[in-house]
Order: sequence, then C-alpha cells, then structure tokens
Amino acid sequence: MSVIPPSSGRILLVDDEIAITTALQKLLATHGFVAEAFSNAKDALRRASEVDFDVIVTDISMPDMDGVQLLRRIREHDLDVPVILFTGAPTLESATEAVNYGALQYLLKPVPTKEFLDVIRRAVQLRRLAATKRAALNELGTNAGEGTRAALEAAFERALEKLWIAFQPIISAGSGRLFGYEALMRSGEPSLRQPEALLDAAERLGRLGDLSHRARRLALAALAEDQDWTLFLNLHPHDLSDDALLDDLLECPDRLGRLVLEVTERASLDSVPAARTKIASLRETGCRIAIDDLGAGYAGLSSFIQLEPDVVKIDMSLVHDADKSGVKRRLIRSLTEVCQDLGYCVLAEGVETTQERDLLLDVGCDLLQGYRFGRPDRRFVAPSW
Ligand code: G
Ligand code: MN
Repeated sequence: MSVIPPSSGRILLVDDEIAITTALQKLLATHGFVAEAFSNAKDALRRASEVDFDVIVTDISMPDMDGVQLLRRIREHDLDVPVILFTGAPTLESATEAVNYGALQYLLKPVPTKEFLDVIRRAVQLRRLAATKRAALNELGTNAGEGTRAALEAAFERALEKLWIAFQPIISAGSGRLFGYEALMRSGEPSLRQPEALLDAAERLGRLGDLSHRARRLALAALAEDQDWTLFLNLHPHDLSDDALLDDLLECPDRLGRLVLEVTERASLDSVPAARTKIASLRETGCRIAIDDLGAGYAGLSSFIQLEPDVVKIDMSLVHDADKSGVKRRLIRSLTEVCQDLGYCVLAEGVETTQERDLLLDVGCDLLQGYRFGRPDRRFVAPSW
C-alpha cells in the first residue's frame, strides 16, 4: 500500500462512543489524514462552522442531536462536504433520510479497516471535485443553486419569513381610473425572489399549502383598508383542494365582495377533484372568479365550463406587440367579443405601451393592467394613464 502524504484530507469524526472515534482517529493518522474527534454532534457542528473539513463521519444514534440531524444542519451551509453515516442499528427510516439529505454513504458497524479507508479516500476526492466544479460554475456565473433537500428547505423557510406582497394597479378602460390591484407574491430571500422559483420550491418540498396560506393572509390584510378598489388574488390549483382557503376567506366575510380569485388557464383543472363544486362554494362567500393567463396554455374549454368566470384575463403573450400583429389583433378582438357575449368582464394584462393601450381601448376591453399603468410595488401606487 502506498503511503499517503500528510494533508491528504481533514476528517471530522463524531461518535458518542469515544473508544470508536479514538481508534478511527489513530487509523486515519497512520494513513496521512488529519482527524478530529468529537463525542457529540453539537460540538462537532460548531467545529465544522470554523474549519473546512474534507469529510465528516458520524454515528447515527447519539443523545441530543443524532447523526441525521447533524447532516441536515451541515447541509444548511455546506452543500458539498461528503458525510458518511455509520450505525450499529440500521433502519429504513435513517437510511432514507440519509439519502434525502445527501449523505455519501451509509455504513454498518463494525466497518472493516480497508473498506473504511477506501470510502474516506474516495470521499476526499469527491470533495475536491465538488469544490472545483463549484468554482467553475461560479466563474461562469451559472451556479443555479443545485443542492440538497435540506438546503432548499432552509432557503424556503427564509423565503416564507421574508414573504411580501407587491400590488399592481388595474385600470377601468372606460374611465382610465383605478379599478383594483393584483396581489403578487414576492420574497426577500435572494434565491427564491420570484413567484415561479418560490412555487417550484414549495411544490418540491410539499409546502404549497403553507406558502399559499401565508401569501393569502398578507394579501387579504390589504382588503382591511377602507377603500373601494377590488383585490385580485392568484390561486394555485392546489389551493382548490385545501380547506384552509375557505377558512381564510371566511375570516373576513364582509370584504369578500371586493375580492376576485384568479385561477390560471395554464394548468388544467381536470386534476382537481370536484373543482366545480369547490369553485361554487368559494363563490358563495361573495367573491368573484377570474380565469388568468387566457390564451397562454391549454386550449380546451373545460376551465370555462368549470369556472363560469366573472372576469377573463387575456395573457400578456397575446397583448405584447398586438398593435403590430394582425393575427394577435384579430385574436384579441374575437376573444373579447365572445367573452363579453357570455357576460364575462375582459381584462388585458401586460400592457406596456401606449400603442397597445389604444388598441385594447379600440377593441373594447373592460380592464387593463401592465407596466404602462404601473409596476407591482409594496405600496398601492397610483396608476398613470
Ligand atoms: O400570471 P400572472 O398574470 O399572475 O402574472 C403576473 C406577472 O406579470 C407578475 O409577476 C408581474 O410582475 C408581471 N407583469 C405585470 N405587468 C407586466 C407587463 O406589463 N409586462 C411584463 N412583461 N410583465 C408584467
Ligand atoms: Mn394573475
């Protein structure tokens, strides 16, 4: 066996059985590694925040914080360091968690010396590979935050705490005056600032309910203002299957006449059980229903049949440059006519230019929304016309 020079890797060992860490520490030292041993996870965690280890080896069952908890805490700030869990009492649960939180290996005690050393050497190499890869990604500016579940969970928690609502004005086409505001969720957490990223994280973590509930509470609080404008609130298809939606609405029953719930056309409602009944019970609270993003996805008519909307929002992909495209112009015109015949109020969103605005006025849309009138903002910005 070749002798590995010193500095071949810095290893953190954690086990409440000191005899084990002492033996491993000696073994590692004779093979050129620098190993530090701790008998509890808390002290080990503190040390790991001071020094960069190449590999962390931890027992699973320990008093206070166990090895899986330690792994989770480490992943909150270090996505790369290989963590090896070892245990005398393997369980499916701990093995599953080990995988979920990105453990490199799950070893059974007692670990044969050769196998242990092989695993450690491979882990040190992987650590170096990860560091090089991350440096390259940072250099290229493409570090898209690949990571583990715990890192995503930690970011999501921060995002929930820093959740805030932006309000974008909606204008009455007839008068050019303010009609209402659409509530748009935003977060102060840099990695999850935009709603798409936030919703994607919530979906992956099974936390859509928590995110919607929080955003809804913040947005509905705005209705408490003694004003007469209408609030537009986006629903996720998941919300329709969540009793918390109705509960939250019923906390402010006297304000629901000023609320419009937007349901996107992008996702089919066919996957929502009893969507029609649910929409009906929402409507019974006094709020109105809008179909969002019309023309952006999904071509069927089932969302109309299921929702019987009060308002239809024409997607910005149709509105953008509509004054320059005969096809878009004709589409908007016929959509508006058909919807108004059916008794729906037509809102055009994503209006950015005066030319687009004038075209939509000519077509006869009822409501207008877009940067031309006002951008989403923390404050209730007065629209320009
Ligand atoms: O899907 P929904 O209609 O809820 O999406 C609204 C999103 O569109 C918001 O995030 C908002 O910031 C953005 N938005 C609003 N007005 C405009 C606009 O005039 N142009 C563009 N490009 N985006 C807009
Ligand atoms: Mn919307």
